[in-house]
Amino acid sequence: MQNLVERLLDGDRRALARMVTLIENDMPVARRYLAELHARAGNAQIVGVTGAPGAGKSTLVTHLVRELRHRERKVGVVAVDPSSPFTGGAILGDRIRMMELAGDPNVFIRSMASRGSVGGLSASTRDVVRAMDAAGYNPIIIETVGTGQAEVEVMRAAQTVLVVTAPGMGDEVQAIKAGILEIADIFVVSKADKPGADQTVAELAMLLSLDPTRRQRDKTTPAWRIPVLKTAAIKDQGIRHVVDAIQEHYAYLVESGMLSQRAQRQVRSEVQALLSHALMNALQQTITEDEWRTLIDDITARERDPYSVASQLQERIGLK
Ligand SMILES: Nc1nc2c(ncn2[C@@H]2O[C@H](COP(=O)(O)OP(=O)(O)O)[C@@H](O)[C@H]2O)c(=O)[nH]1
Ligand SMILES: [Mg+2]
Repeated sequence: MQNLVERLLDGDRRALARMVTLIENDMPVARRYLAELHARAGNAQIVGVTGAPGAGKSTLVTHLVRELRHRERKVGVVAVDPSSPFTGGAILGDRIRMMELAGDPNVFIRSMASRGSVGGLSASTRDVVRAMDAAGYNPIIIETVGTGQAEVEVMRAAQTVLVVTAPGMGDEVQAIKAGILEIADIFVVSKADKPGADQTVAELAMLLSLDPTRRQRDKTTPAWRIPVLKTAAIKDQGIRHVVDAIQEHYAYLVESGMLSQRAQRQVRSEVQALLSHALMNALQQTITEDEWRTLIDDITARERDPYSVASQLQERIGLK
């Protein structure tokens, strides 16, 4: 029998599904497999889709996948579920819609629960993307609700970020607050069959023209003009333009050298994250909860100081 890595690289969907489960359950063997897969990944365009709940992300993603299939692409989708139990119904709706596509052997869809820490979610999402990438899916679309720190973190793994907003949601101001404007490469105004879509497009275009962070930073890099596109998924309108823009953005990233710049930034932050995770683990294993309490009490009572305590702990985990 071939091993899991070989089967995954051969395009065996069950091997990929197994791999994703190993990642989600944080199994130590997953790391070993991922280490082997790394050399074979790096071909996929990773597209993030974010926006408020109800903005129309899942509907858009479903239509994007269909259009990409018409263009004979093999498409991966990772839907990051918000941890809130109140959105359970919406997720079920998403799943049903996405299931229409799930029968297609060239579409691979997985939902990820956002259990655990901010870092944990972005790490496991990145690992799942790496596995799909090595299995030959391209592009890979990540859908997340654009509200919290965790989601913004997840979006950093993407090369192209779509921010979805619907008319009359008042998202524009929210978007600025959440720092979403900074990470957007393409804006999509969904539900253009509803009134107010043109006004939302105009407002966004206005905001973009005002945003100083969007001004060209250095003259050697050509600027990317963030398009504001309208879609009416229900009428299947505007979808092709969005897919065109996604492909144009990738060409832009390659030509401007931004793709390798972004990749290098991501590698640095990934290695740093793995390292700090390992250090925190080492610390946790070396010190019990009782000992923590004693230390904290001593420092609070000013019998000891935080510097020498930290220094002593560093010594214990072999950092000194
Ligand atoms: N009228 C209209 N409704 C839409 C459109 N796209 C999505 N919706 C509806 O908006 C609601 C939320 O859509 P969904 O894709 O689940 O949003 P998400 O929470 O951002 O993933 C659903 O009831 C969709 O049917 C559209 O283009 N036009
Ligand atoms: Mg959704």
